[in-house]
Amino acid sequence: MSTLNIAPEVALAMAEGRPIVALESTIISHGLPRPRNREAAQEFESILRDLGVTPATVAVIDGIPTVGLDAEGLATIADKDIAKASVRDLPILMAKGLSGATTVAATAHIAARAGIRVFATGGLGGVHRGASDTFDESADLSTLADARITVVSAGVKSVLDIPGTLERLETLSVPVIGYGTTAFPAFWLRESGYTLDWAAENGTEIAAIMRAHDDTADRGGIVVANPIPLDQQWDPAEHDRVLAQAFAAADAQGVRGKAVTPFLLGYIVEASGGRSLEVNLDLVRNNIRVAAEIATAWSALTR
Ligand code: PSU
Ligand code: MN
Repeated sequence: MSTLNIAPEVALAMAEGRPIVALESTIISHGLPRPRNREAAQEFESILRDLGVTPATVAVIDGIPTVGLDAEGLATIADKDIAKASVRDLPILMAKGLSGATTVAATAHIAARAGIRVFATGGLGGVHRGASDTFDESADLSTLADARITVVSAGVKSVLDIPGTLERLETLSVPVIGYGTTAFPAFWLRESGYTLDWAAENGTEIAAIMRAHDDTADRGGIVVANPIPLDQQWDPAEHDRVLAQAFAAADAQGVRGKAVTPFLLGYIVEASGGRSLEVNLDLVRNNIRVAAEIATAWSALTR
């Protein structure tokens, strides 16, 4: 990507081997309601800065894949109606000179090309329920089989087919490591009921796995699953009730394709009276702190 625009702050951190964490923009534009999303975008960056880590929020701004947004860029993703952009949308937005909010897939793709090794998000996209009929599987999965980046997420939302998603990650040879536990989380909930083969206790251990991955595979990223602390999780009974309503609504309204994830998230925020939103923000904050720890360990290991 010769047209990649890397913010000076990010380029300097990279040149000096200092820790950097990429952040996605779809969560801001399509995953969180306005005006809370703008505050969140700023807060996510501040958490990193306070930990001595350079934030690199990724988006396509006026046709240019951008790594590290200025205030105007953050306002574009938070306040404007821009496209949700996955990897396949990038060449189109670029040629048309349009802006787009990058999904986990597109963020991982762009950040990896910029040389950034660690990325924090909320939840990974995955295999949708009913995918054996609809073929709806997020490009987040196949992109992580390609892009050289470690993504910290709170697992996948319980609106997805969680065991199906874990199976696909296995097929795609993407390592999945639990942070401090082998219990795979379900985004708003600490546990999904599915167990991982491996856990790591800290960022240093994950950085060592990243280096070994570099030695054994020519491509591909790593998923770190970081469960929300028990006292911050959503009440499981309310979670189950609201999710059932959300599925019924999506079905009744015939929501399909890339609109499904934003629809369900928006519906769930409304139907939970904002409770799911608070949990969502908390889990992203937790993921950002873990990503900062990994990026710091990676910088110490490779500098
Ligand atoms: N999960 C969330 N919030 C989000 C998303 C996922 O909890 O905002 C976004 C991410 O950007 C992810 C995308 O990459 O949804 C997946 O969309 P799809 O299922 O259409 O691939
Ligand atoms: Mn999809």
